[in-house]
Amino acid sequence: MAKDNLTAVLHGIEDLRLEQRPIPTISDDEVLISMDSVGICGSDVHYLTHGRIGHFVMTKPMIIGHESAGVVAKVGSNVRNLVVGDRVAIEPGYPCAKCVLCKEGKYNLCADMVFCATPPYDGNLTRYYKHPANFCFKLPDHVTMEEGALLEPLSVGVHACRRANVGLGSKVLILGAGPIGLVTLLVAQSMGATEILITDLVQDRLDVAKKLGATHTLLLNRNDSAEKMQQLIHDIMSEAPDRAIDCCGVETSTRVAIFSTRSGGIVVVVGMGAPDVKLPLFDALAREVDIRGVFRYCNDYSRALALVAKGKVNIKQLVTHHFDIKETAKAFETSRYGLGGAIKVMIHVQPRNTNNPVKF
Ligand code: NAD
Ligand code: 572
Ligand code: ZN
Repeated sequence: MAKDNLTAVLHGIEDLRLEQRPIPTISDDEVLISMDSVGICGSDVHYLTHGRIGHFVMTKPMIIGHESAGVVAKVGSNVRNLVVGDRVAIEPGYPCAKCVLCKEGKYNLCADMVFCATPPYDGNLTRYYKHPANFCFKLPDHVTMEEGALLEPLSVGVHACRRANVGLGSKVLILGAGPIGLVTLLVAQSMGATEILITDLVQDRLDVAKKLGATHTLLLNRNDSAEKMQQLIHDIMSEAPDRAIDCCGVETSTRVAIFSTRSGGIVVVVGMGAPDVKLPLFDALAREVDIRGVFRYCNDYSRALALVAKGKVNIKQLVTHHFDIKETAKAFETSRYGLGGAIKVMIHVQPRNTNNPVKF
Protein backbone atom coordinates (compact mmCIF):
# COMPACT_ATOMS: atom_id res chain seq x y z
CA MET A 1 0.00 0.00 0.00
CA ALA A 2 1.24 3.49 -0.87
CA LYS A 3 2.72 5.45 2.03
CA ASP A 4 1.55 8.73 0.60
CA ASN A 5 -1.47 10.23 2.32
CA LEU A 6 -1.83 13.62 0.71
CA THR A 7 -4.60 15.46 2.57
CA ALA A 8 -6.42 18.81 2.22
CA VAL A 9 -6.31 20.48 5.63
CA LEU A 10 -8.02 23.75 6.50
CA HIS A 11 -5.84 25.52 9.06
CA GLY A 12 -8.02 28.61 9.37
CA ILE A 13 -9.79 31.25 7.33
CA GLU A 14 -8.31 31.38 3.78
CA ASP A 15 -5.63 28.88 4.82
CA LEU A 16 -6.18 25.57 3.00
CA ARG A 17 -3.04 23.43 2.70
CA LEU A 18 -2.09 20.13 1.13
CA GLU A 19 0.02 18.11 3.52
CA GLN A 20 0.94 14.55 4.43
CA ARG A 21 -0.97 12.87 7.24
CA PRO A 22 -0.49 9.38 8.74
CA ILE A 23 -2.56 6.60 7.18
CA PRO A 24 -5.33 5.87 9.74
CA THR A 25 -5.41 2.64 11.71
CA ILE A 26 -8.84 0.97 11.64
CA SER A 27 -10.82 -0.61 14.47
CA ASP A 28 -12.85 -3.82 14.20
CA ASP A 29 -16.03 -2.18 12.79
CA GLU A 30 -14.28 0.14 10.38
CA VAL A 31 -12.91 0.02 6.85
CA LEU A 32 -9.93 1.86 5.43
CA ILE A 33 -10.90 3.57 2.21
CA SER A 34 -8.65 4.59 -0.64
CA MET A 35 -10.51 7.75 -1.56
CA ASP A 36 -11.50 8.38 -5.17
CA SER A 37 -13.87 11.36 -5.64
CA VAL A 38 -14.85 14.19 -3.30
CA GLY A 39 -17.33 16.92 -4.26
CA ILE A 40 -17.06 20.43 -2.87
CA CYS A 41 -20.07 21.55 -0.84
CA GLY A 42 -21.09 25.10 0.07
CA SER A 43 -20.29 24.30 3.71
CA ASP A 44 -16.67 23.41 2.80
CA VAL A 45 -16.37 26.79 1.12
CA HIS A 46 -18.00 28.50 4.12
CA TYR A 47 -15.46 27.01 6.55
CA LEU A 48 -12.70 28.23 4.22
CA THR A 49 -14.08 31.76 4.13
CA HIS A 50 -15.46 32.12 7.68
CA GLY A 51 -13.91 29.33 9.79
CA ARG A 52 -17.32 28.58 11.24
CA ILE A 53 -20.99 27.87 10.52
CA GLY A 54 -23.21 29.06 13.36
CA HIS A 55 -21.89 27.64 16.60
CA PHE A 56 -19.73 25.05 14.80
CA VAL A 57 -16.41 26.85 15.08
CA MET A 58 -13.01 25.59 13.93
CA THR A 59 -10.60 25.66 16.84
CA LYS A 60 -7.97 23.42 15.26
CA PRO A 61 -6.98 22.37 11.72
CA MET A 62 -9.68 20.31 10.00
CA ILE A 63 -9.53 18.00 6.98
CA ILE A 64 -12.12 19.28 4.53
CA GLY A 65 -14.66 17.35 2.39
CA HIS A 66 -17.73 15.18 3.00
CA GLU A 67 -19.27 14.31 -0.41
CA SER A 68 -17.24 11.25 -1.21
CA ALA A 69 -16.66 7.78 -2.56
CA GLY A 70 -13.68 5.42 -2.58
CA VAL A 71 -12.45 1.83 -2.67
CA VAL A 72 -12.17 -0.40 0.39
CA ALA A 73 -8.49 -1.01 1.10
CA LYS A 74 -8.73 -2.87 4.42
CA VAL A 75 -11.60 -4.27 6.55
CA GLY A 76 -11.89 -4.57 10.33
CA SER A 77 -12.33 -8.00 11.89
CA ASN A 78 -16.10 -7.52 12.52
CA VAL A 79 -16.96 -6.23 9.06
CA ARG A 80 -19.31 -8.53 7.15
CA ASN A 81 -20.92 -6.23 4.56
CA LEU A 82 -17.78 -5.25 2.62
CA VAL A 83 -14.59 -6.77 1.24
CA VAL A 84 -11.35 -5.27 -0.01
CA GLY A 85 -11.87 -3.84 -3.49
CA ASP A 86 -15.52 -2.87 -3.01
CA ARG A 87 -16.38 0.54 -4.40
CA VAL A 88 -18.37 2.50 -1.83
CA ALA A 89 -20.21 5.76 -1.27
CA ILE A 90 -19.52 7.13 2.19
CA GLU A 91 -22.39 8.49 4.29
CA PRO A 92 -20.31 11.09 6.10
CA GLY A 93 -22.10 11.22 9.44
CA TYR A 94 -22.48 8.46 11.97
CA PRO A 95 -24.48 8.66 15.20
CA CYS A 96 -24.00 7.19 18.69
CA ALA A 97 -26.60 4.44 18.01
CA LYS A 98 -27.57 4.42 21.71
CA CYS A 99 -29.63 7.57 22.42
CA VAL A 100 -33.42 7.82 22.23
CA LEU A 101 -33.30 9.61 18.87
CA CYS A 102 -31.08 6.93 17.37
CA LYS A 103 -33.37 4.24 18.77
CA GLU A 104 -36.42 6.04 17.35
CA GLY A 105 -34.79 5.96 13.92
CA LYS A 106 -34.06 9.69 13.77
CA TYR A 107 -30.31 9.27 13.88
CA ASN A 108 -29.70 12.48 11.95
CA LEU A 109 -30.82 14.32 15.10
CA CYS A 110 -28.39 12.47 17.40
CA ALA A 111 -26.55 15.02 19.54
CA ASP A 112 -23.36 12.97 19.37
CA MET A 113 -23.26 12.67 15.60
CA VAL A 114 -19.77 12.57 14.15
CA PHE A 115 -19.99 14.39 10.82
CA CYS A 116 -17.13 14.82 8.37
CA ALA A 117 -15.72 18.33 8.04
CA THR A 118 -17.94 19.74 10.75
CA PRO A 119 -15.86 20.91 13.74
CA PRO A 120 -14.38 19.19 15.64
CA TYR A 121 -14.40 16.28 13.16
CA ASP A 122 -12.17 15.79 10.14
CA GLY A 123 -13.51 15.28 6.63
CA ASN A 124 -12.21 13.01 3.91
CA LEU A 125 -10.46 14.90 1.14
CA THR A 126 -7.42 12.69 1.67
CA ARG A 127 -5.94 9.60 0.05
CA TYR A 128 -6.73 7.25 2.95
CA TYR A 129 -9.67 7.63 5.30
CA LYS A 130 -11.31 5.30 7.85
CA HIS A 131 -15.07 5.03 8.38
CA PRO A 132 -17.59 2.69 10.07
CA ALA A 133 -18.41 -0.04 7.55
CA ASN A 134 -22.17 0.24 8.18
CA PHE A 135 -22.14 3.81 6.86
CA CYS A 136 -20.55 2.74 3.58
CA PHE A 137 -22.73 1.76 0.60
CA LYS A 138 -21.40 -0.67 -1.98
CA LEU A 139 -21.83 0.73 -5.49
CA PRO A 140 -23.00 -1.48 -8.36
CA ASP A 141 -20.46 -1.70 -11.21
CA HIS A 142 -22.41 0.66 -13.46
CA VAL A 143 -22.55 3.47 -10.86
CA THR A 144 -19.47 5.68 -11.14
CA MET A 145 -17.37 6.93 -8.25
CA GLU A 146 -18.50 10.49 -9.04
CA GLU A 147 -22.11 9.41 -8.76
CA GLY A 148 -21.21 7.73 -5.46
CA ALA A 149 -19.87 11.03 -4.15
CA LEU A 150 -22.99 12.83 -5.38
CA LEU A 151 -25.22 10.55 -3.30
CA GLU A 152 -24.44 12.93 -0.44
CA PRO A 153 -26.19 16.06 -1.75
CA LEU A 154 -28.75 13.81 -3.46
CA SER A 155 -29.65 12.36 -0.07
CA VAL A 156 -30.42 15.88 1.16
CA GLY A 157 -32.84 16.20 -1.76
CA VAL A 158 -34.38 12.81 -1.00
CA HIS A 159 -34.85 13.74 2.65
CA ALA A 160 -36.36 17.12 1.73
CA CYS A 161 -38.87 15.56 -0.69
CA ARG A 162 -39.80 12.88 1.84
CA ARG A 163 -40.31 15.53 4.52
CA ALA A 164 -42.51 17.40 2.04
CA ASN A 165 -44.52 14.24 1.21
CA VAL A 166 -43.93 14.84 -2.49
CA GLY A 167 -45.90 12.32 -4.51
CA LEU A 168 -47.78 11.66 -7.71
CA GLY A 169 -49.30 14.91 -8.97
CA SER A 170 -47.59 17.18 -6.45
CA LYS A 171 -47.20 20.80 -7.47
CA VAL A 172 -43.88 21.84 -6.04
CA LEU A 173 -42.27 25.22 -5.60
CA ILE A 174 -38.49 25.04 -5.10
CA LEU A 175 -36.77 28.24 -4.02
CA GLY A 176 -33.09 28.39 -5.01
CA ALA A 177 -31.42 26.64 -7.94
CA GLY A 178 -28.05 25.93 -6.33
CA PRO A 179 -26.85 22.32 -6.05
CA ILE A 180 -29.38 21.57 -3.29
CA GLY A 181 -32.32 23.11 -5.16
CA LEU A 182 -31.29 21.18 -8.28
CA VAL A 183 -31.00 17.80 -6.55
CA THR A 184 -34.37 18.49 -4.94
CA LEU A 185 -35.79 19.17 -8.40
CA LEU A 186 -34.46 15.83 -9.71
CA VAL A 187 -35.86 13.91 -6.75
CA ALA A 188 -39.26 15.66 -6.86
CA GLN A 189 -39.58 14.65 -10.53
CA SER A 190 -38.68 11.07 -9.72
CA MET A 191 -41.29 10.99 -6.95
CA GLY A 192 -44.07 11.97 -9.35
CA ALA A 193 -44.37 15.75 -9.04
CA THR A 194 -46.10 16.97 -12.19
CA GLU A 195 -45.50 20.69 -11.88
CA ILE A 196 -42.26 22.14 -10.52
CA LEU A 197 -41.49 25.84 -10.44
CA ILE A 198 -37.97 26.74 -9.39
CA THR A 199 -36.85 30.27 -8.55
CA ASP A 200 -33.47 31.97 -8.30
CA LEU A 201 -31.89 35.41 -8.53
CA VAL A 202 -29.45 34.21 -11.22
CA GLN A 203 -30.66 33.36 -14.74
CA ASP A 204 -27.77 30.93 -15.47
CA ARG A 205 -28.87 28.73 -12.59
CA LEU A 206 -32.45 28.75 -13.86
CA ASP A 207 -31.23 27.78 -17.33
CA VAL A 208 -29.65 24.68 -15.77
CA ALA A 209 -32.88 23.93 -13.88
CA LYS A 210 -34.86 24.18 -17.11
CA LYS A 211 -32.47 21.72 -18.81
CA LEU A 212 -32.95 19.35 -15.86
CA GLY A 213 -36.70 19.38 -16.45
CA ALA A 214 -38.26 22.10 -14.30
CA THR A 215 -41.69 22.83 -15.74
CA HIS A 216 -41.34 26.54 -14.89
CA THR A 217 -38.50 28.82 -13.85
CA LEU A 218 -38.80 32.28 -12.35
CA LEU A 219 -36.07 34.90 -12.09
CA LEU A 220 -36.71 36.91 -8.95
CA ASN A 221 -35.40 40.36 -8.17
CA ARG A 222 -33.95 40.52 -4.66
CA ASN A 223 -35.55 43.95 -4.13
CA ASP A 224 -39.08 42.70 -4.79
CA SER A 225 -41.36 42.22 -1.79
CA ALA A 226 -42.39 38.72 -0.70
CA GLU A 227 -45.96 39.60 -1.68
CA LYS A 228 -44.88 40.53 -5.23
CA MET A 229 -42.85 37.30 -5.53
CA GLN A 230 -45.86 35.29 -4.37
CA GLN A 231 -48.02 36.95 -7.02
CA LEU A 232 -45.51 36.09 -9.75
CA ILE A 233 -45.44 32.45 -8.60
CA HIS A 234 -49.22 32.17 -8.60
CA ASP A 235 -49.41 33.75 -12.05
CA ILE A 236 -47.05 31.10 -13.45
CA MET A 237 -48.36 27.94 -11.77
CA SER A 238 -51.76 26.60 -12.72
CA GLU A 239 -52.68 26.41 -9.03
CA ALA A 240 -50.93 27.44 -5.84
CA PRO A 241 -48.21 24.85 -5.06
CA ASP A 242 -49.15 22.28 -2.44
CA ARG A 243 -45.47 21.85 -1.48
CA ALA A 244 -42.71 24.44 -1.19
CA ILE A 245 -39.07 23.55 -0.51
CA ASP A 246 -36.81 26.43 0.41
CA CYS A 247 -33.24 25.72 -0.66
CA CYS A 248 -31.88 29.25 -0.20
CA GLY A 249 -31.25 29.97 3.45
CA VAL A 250 -32.52 33.55 3.31
CA GLU A 251 -35.46 35.09 5.15
CA THR A 252 -37.25 36.34 2.02
CA SER A 253 -37.34 32.91 0.42
CA THR A 254 -38.85 31.24 3.48
CA ARG A 255 -41.47 34.01 3.68
CA VAL A 256 -42.28 33.56 0.00
CA ALA A 257 -42.51 29.80 0.49
CA ILE A 258 -45.11 30.23 3.24
CA PHE A 259 -47.17 32.90 1.46
CA SER A 260 -47.19 30.95 -1.80
CA THR A 261 -48.18 27.53 -0.48
CA ARG A 262 -51.78 26.40 -0.78
CA SER A 263 -53.79 26.19 2.46
CA GLY A 264 -53.22 22.80 4.03
CA GLY A 265 -49.89 22.42 2.23
CA ILE A 266 -46.35 21.82 3.46
CA VAL A 267 -43.32 24.10 3.52
CA VAL A 268 -39.96 22.44 4.01
CA VAL A 269 -36.96 24.58 4.91
CA VAL A 270 -33.62 23.15 3.82
CA GLY A 271 -31.61 26.35 3.49
CA MET A 272 -29.94 27.39 6.72
CA GLY A 273 -28.94 31.01 7.09
CA ALA A 274 -29.43 33.45 9.96
CA PRO A 275 -30.51 31.80 13.23
CA ASP A 276 -33.38 34.25 13.81
CA VAL A 277 -35.72 35.15 10.98
CA LYS A 278 -39.09 36.87 10.77
CA LEU A 279 -41.76 34.58 9.35
CA PRO A 280 -45.51 35.09 8.69
CA LEU A 281 -46.56 32.66 11.40
CA PHE A 282 -50.18 33.81 11.56
CA ASP A 283 -50.61 33.21 7.83
CA ALA A 284 -49.14 29.70 8.20
CA LEU A 285 -51.24 28.82 11.27
CA ALA A 286 -54.53 30.22 9.98
CA ARG A 287 -54.14 28.30 6.71
CA GLU A 288 -52.70 25.14 8.31
CA VAL A 289 -49.52 25.34 6.27
CA ASP A 290 -47.08 23.00 8.01
CA ILE A 291 -43.50 24.26 8.32
CA ARG A 292 -40.93 21.47 8.55
CA GLY A 293 -37.18 21.44 8.96
CA VAL A 294 -34.60 19.26 7.25
CA PHE A 295 -31.40 18.20 8.96
CA ARG A 296 -29.24 16.45 6.41
CA TYR A 297 -30.73 12.97 5.88
CA CYS A 298 -31.66 9.76 7.66
CA ASN A 299 -31.84 6.36 5.97
CA ASP A 300 -31.81 8.18 2.65
CA TYR A 301 -28.50 6.99 1.19
CA SER A 302 -29.89 3.67 0.00
CA ARG A 303 -32.87 5.45 -1.56
CA ALA A 304 -30.56 7.91 -3.31
CA LEU A 305 -28.41 5.04 -4.56
CA ALA A 306 -31.48 3.21 -5.89
CA LEU A 307 -32.58 6.33 -7.80
CA VAL A 308 -29.18 6.56 -9.49
CA ALA A 309 -28.66 2.84 -10.03
CA LYS A 310 -32.11 2.41 -11.61
CA GLY A 311 -31.62 5.42 -13.87
CA LYS A 312 -34.44 7.42 -12.26
CA VAL A 313 -32.17 10.37 -11.58
CA ASN A 314 -29.27 11.58 -13.73
CA ILE A 315 -27.14 13.16 -11.06
CA LYS A 316 -23.83 13.36 -12.91
CA GLN A 317 -25.10 16.23 -15.08
CA LEU A 318 -24.62 18.51 -12.05
CA VAL A 319 -20.84 18.13 -12.20
CA THR A 320 -19.41 21.03 -14.18
CA HIS A 321 -15.72 20.87 -13.19
CA HIS A 322 -13.09 18.27 -12.37
CA PHE A 323 -9.78 18.77 -10.55
CA ASP A 324 -7.02 16.56 -9.19
CA ILE A 325 -6.46 16.68 -5.43
CA LYS A 326 -3.21 18.54 -6.12
CA GLU A 327 -5.37 21.31 -7.64
CA THR A 328 -7.55 21.64 -4.54
CA ALA A 329 -6.95 25.41 -4.24
CA LYS A 330 -8.11 25.94 -7.83
CA ALA A 331 -11.11 23.68 -7.26
CA PHE A 332 -12.19 25.77 -4.26
CA GLU A 333 -11.72 29.02 -6.22
CA THR A 334 -13.95 27.63 -8.97
CA SER A 335 -16.67 26.55 -6.57
CA ARG A 336 -16.49 29.66 -4.40
CA TYR A 337 -16.84 32.19 -7.23
CA GLY A 338 -18.97 30.00 -9.50
CA LEU A 339 -16.27 30.31 -12.18
CA GLY A 340 -17.25 29.02 -15.60
CA GLY A 341 -20.84 28.47 -14.42
CA ALA A 342 -19.68 26.03 -11.74
CA ILE A 343 -22.39 24.02 -10.03
CA LYS A 344 -20.76 20.95 -8.56
CA VAL A 345 -16.98 20.80 -8.52
CA MET A 346 -15.49 17.34 -8.17
CA ILE A 347 -12.01 16.63 -6.80
CA HIS A 348 -10.32 13.43 -7.92
CA VAL A 349 -8.02 11.82 -5.42
CA GLN A 350 -7.31 9.12 -8.03
CA PRO A 351 -7.09 9.97 -11.74
CA ARG A 352 -10.66 10.25 -13.09
CA ASN A 353 -12.40 6.94 -13.94
CA THR A 354 -9.55 4.82 -12.57
CA ASN A 355 -11.95 2.89 -10.35
CA ASN A 356 -14.88 2.54 -12.76
CA PRO A 357 -14.84 -1.06 -14.00
CA VAL A 358 -16.99 -0.42 -17.06
CA LYS A 359 -16.42 2.30 -19.68
CA PHE A 360 -18.92 5.20 -19.42
P1 NAD B 1 -26.14 27.85 -3.01
O1 NAD B 1 -25.77 29.11 -2.32
O2 NAD B 1 -25.26 27.33 -4.08
O3 NAD B 1 -27.60 28.00 -3.64
C1 NAD B 1 -28.56 28.87 -3.17
C2 NAD B 1 -29.26 29.50 -4.36
O4 NAD B 1 -30.34 30.32 -3.89
C3 NAD B 1 -28.34 30.42 -5.19
O5 NAD B 1 -28.37 30.03 -6.54
C4 NAD B 1 -28.91 31.81 -4.98
O6 NAD B 1 -28.78 32.64 -6.13
C5 NAD B 1 -30.38 31.50 -4.68
N1 NAD B 1 -31.11 32.51 -3.92
C6 NAD B 1 -30.66 33.33 -2.94
N2 NAD B 1 -31.68 34.11 -2.48
C7 NAD B 1 -32.78 33.73 -3.16
C8 NAD B 1 -34.14 34.13 -3.12
N3 NAD B 1 -34.58 35.08 -2.30
N4 NAD B 1 -35.01 33.53 -3.96
C9 NAD B 1 -34.58 32.56 -4.81
N5 NAD B 1 -33.30 32.13 -4.89
C10 NAD B 1 -32.42 32.72 -4.09
O7 NAD B 1 -26.33 26.76 -1.88
P2 NAD B 1 -26.64 25.19 -1.94
O8 NAD B 1 -25.38 24.43 -1.85
O9 NAD B 1 -27.57 24.90 -3.06
O10 NAD B 1 -27.37 25.01 -0.53
C11 NAD B 1 -28.59 25.68 -0.30
C12 NAD B 1 -28.85 25.84 1.19
O11 NAD B 1 -29.09 24.59 1.76
C13 NAD B 1 -27.70 26.47 2.00
O12 NAD B 1 -28.27 27.38 2.92
C14 NAD B 1 -27.10 25.30 2.71
O13 NAD B 1 -26.47 25.65 3.91
C15 NAD B 1 -28.33 24.47 2.96
N6 NAD B 1 -28.14 23.06 3.25
C16 NAD B 1 -28.87 22.57 4.27
C17 NAD B 1 -28.82 21.25 4.57
C18 NAD B 1 -29.66 20.73 5.68
O14 NAD B 1 -29.38 19.64 6.18
N7 NAD B 1 -30.68 21.44 6.10
C19 NAD B 1 -27.98 20.39 3.84
C20 NAD B 1 -27.24 20.93 2.77
C21 NAD B 1 -27.34 22.26 2.49
O1 572 C 1 -24.14 17.87 3.25
C1 572 C 1 -24.41 18.19 4.53
C2 572 C 1 -24.54 19.66 4.63
N1 572 C 1 -25.25 20.17 5.61
C3 572 C 1 -25.39 21.50 5.66
C4 572 C 1 -24.82 22.31 4.71
C5 572 C 1 -24.09 21.70 3.74
N2 572 C 1 -23.94 20.38 3.69
N3 572 C 1 -26.14 22.00 6.68
C6 572 C 1 -26.25 23.43 6.93
C7 572 C 1 -25.49 23.75 8.15
N4 572 C 1 -25.90 22.89 9.26
S1 572 C 1 -25.50 23.35 10.76
O2 572 C 1 -26.40 22.70 11.65
N5 572 C 1 -23.99 22.79 11.03
C8 572 C 1 -22.88 23.51 10.58
C9 572 C 1 -23.81 21.55 11.65
O3 572 C 1 -25.53 24.78 10.82
C10 572 C 1 -25.93 21.47 8.99
C11 572 C 1 -26.67 21.18 7.74
ZN1 ZN D 1 -22.73 19.33 2.25
